[in-house]
Amino acid sequence: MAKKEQYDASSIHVLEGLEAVRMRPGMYIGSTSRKGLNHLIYEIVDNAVDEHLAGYCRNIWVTLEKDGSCTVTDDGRGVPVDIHEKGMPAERLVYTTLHAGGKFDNDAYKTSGGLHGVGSSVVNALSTWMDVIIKRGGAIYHDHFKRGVPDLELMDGHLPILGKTKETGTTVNFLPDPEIFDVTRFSATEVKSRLHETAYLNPALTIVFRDFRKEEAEEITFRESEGIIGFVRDINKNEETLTDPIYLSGEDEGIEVQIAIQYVDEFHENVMGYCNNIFNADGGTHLTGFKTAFTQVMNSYARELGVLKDKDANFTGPDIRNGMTAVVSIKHPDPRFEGQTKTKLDNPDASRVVAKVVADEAPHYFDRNLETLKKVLECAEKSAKIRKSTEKVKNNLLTKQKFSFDTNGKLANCISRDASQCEIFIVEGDSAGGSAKTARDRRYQAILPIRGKILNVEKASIDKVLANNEIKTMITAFGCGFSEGYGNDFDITKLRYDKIIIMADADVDGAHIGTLLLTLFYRYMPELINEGHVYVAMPPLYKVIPAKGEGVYLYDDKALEQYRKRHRDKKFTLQRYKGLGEMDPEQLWETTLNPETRRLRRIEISNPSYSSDITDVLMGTDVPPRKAFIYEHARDAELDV
Ligand code: 2B7
Repeated sequence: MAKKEQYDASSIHVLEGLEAVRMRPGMYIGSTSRKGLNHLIYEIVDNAVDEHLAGYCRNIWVTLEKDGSCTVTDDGRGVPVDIHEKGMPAERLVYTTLHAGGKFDNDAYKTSGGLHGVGSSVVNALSTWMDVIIKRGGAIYHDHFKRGVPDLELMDGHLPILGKTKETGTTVNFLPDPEIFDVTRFSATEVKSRLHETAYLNPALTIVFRDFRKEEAEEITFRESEGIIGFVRDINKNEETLTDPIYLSGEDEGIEVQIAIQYVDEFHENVMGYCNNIFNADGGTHLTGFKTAFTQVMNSYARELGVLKDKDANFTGPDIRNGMTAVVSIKHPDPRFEGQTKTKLDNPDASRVVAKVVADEAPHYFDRNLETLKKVLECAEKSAKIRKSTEKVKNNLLTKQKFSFDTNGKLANCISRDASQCEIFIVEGDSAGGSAKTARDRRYQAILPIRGKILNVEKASIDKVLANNEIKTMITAFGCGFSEGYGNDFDITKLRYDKIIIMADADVDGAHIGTLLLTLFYRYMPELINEGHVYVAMPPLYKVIPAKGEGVYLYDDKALEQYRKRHRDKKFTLQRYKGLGEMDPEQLWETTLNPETRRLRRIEISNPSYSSDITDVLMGTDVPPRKAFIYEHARDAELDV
């Protein structure tokens, strides 16, 4: 009897925890968009990876099932099933309580990042059902949950046993809850890319991905025994590389450091930091340590070899990193993260140890690889030259910015100076721009018309980018400068608008203009996207006006088809919008500008290493990879709303 009461008390506690997760899913998994949906898989996989890091699991299988669920299996020790102090199997605590992580904290799980074991219960709470099978101690145990609540009766407090086995491991099968998520179809492309990344970061791990949702099932095995060396090679696979990957590694103060660097013939740097296998979108101390030490080492080589003379100033850090792709991966026993999004590593010892490894190991490497050394210094020289010539343009831009808040080209600015309230619409074409200026609420909505297609920044050098009028106008209007390989002048706190809204026609040309603008923001103002300030307006394609009643806007052909089916015997007139320019100001207000009625799509980066790669594929100079991508994804095309 006493036992039963105890169990009831803890199960109330459990329900409260799960309720909190279901009330605010975004707090636990970031968002309820497709990014959040895919994240469920990563939370479960991360636990299996932790089991690998603890030294027990060699293989992980990830399967997208026909019924829309996902199965993850590992061949680790299996989640413990013995009765825990609270009177339930340890496994139930792992899958139902938000703080199971702490209970199981031991040395084996020291190098974990993310939600630290809490992930399993979060995924459970956000799933219609979850099924768990554990092979351990000779038996196969079973558990099942509905929306996070256990749904199988225990036998004397123990999990039901399905049979005997000599194997060990954990299998988790779950179906995301459509009550929680905006979309429930996992993105195979994104999941594969993330699993591939995980394989690169764990060279002794094999990950098998299977997709049974298609008619023809897909199976891929990711095993990357070259580790992060293979990772940078892969990131650069569509680029003209200038060096072989450079690999540096070492350990100090209990922190393991691995660095892979490769130079390509490009105008940007791509340096990515990982701590305990978790990507740190905003970098942090490991990257500062790396950058400072690498700059120092290269400058002293430059002087030693006479590339820099006594009278010359040092190369800047960005000079040295121009064209660099690098992955800095550390394993830290006690990682701390800074900021709201927890994506910036904060431990001072990480900076110190990474810097030490670079200072010790880089000379070792370069003394044996003089050709690579020369190439890197050539890159730095070239970059320094371009930097000097663009500094002038930049100064002009910065001084102009000070004086021309309202008279900046064709910008029709808003009255409010409270950035949190303000929006700027970037509108394609003068005529749509004109209508938008009439239609807007000038108190907080600014309109910036741009003419035709802007420069594709993926194919242009920085001096061309900065010479482009449309781009200059945008940089000036936003107010926060720009960041690139030649010194980071971007300051998001100066941003004048909370929302930057791309407004282009709902046709192929409009889509092209959208991608050109997104490429510009992604490469030169990535924080705008990372911090969620960039949106794409979604103007409707049709308006149906029934004989009786109010007109309805429809946003795609599917919606029109549905409308036709639902109103089969009713008469209505159909207006088709060819472009924004055809709407009168009133329609434009209602469909695209009015926050009450418009539709916006927020742009978010689902997988940073993949995005850089894909931007290059889609926007770069090479045509064949782009064609291949389009063919491969034509069938997947789907709308996130
Ligand atoms: C902090 C919690 C989540 N856990 C263990 C042991 C093994 C183990 C796990 C797991 C995902 C899908 C298949 C430890 C750790 C719970 O405590 S979680 N394996 N795999 C997993 O979740 N895979 C463990 C010590 C001794 N024996 C087992």
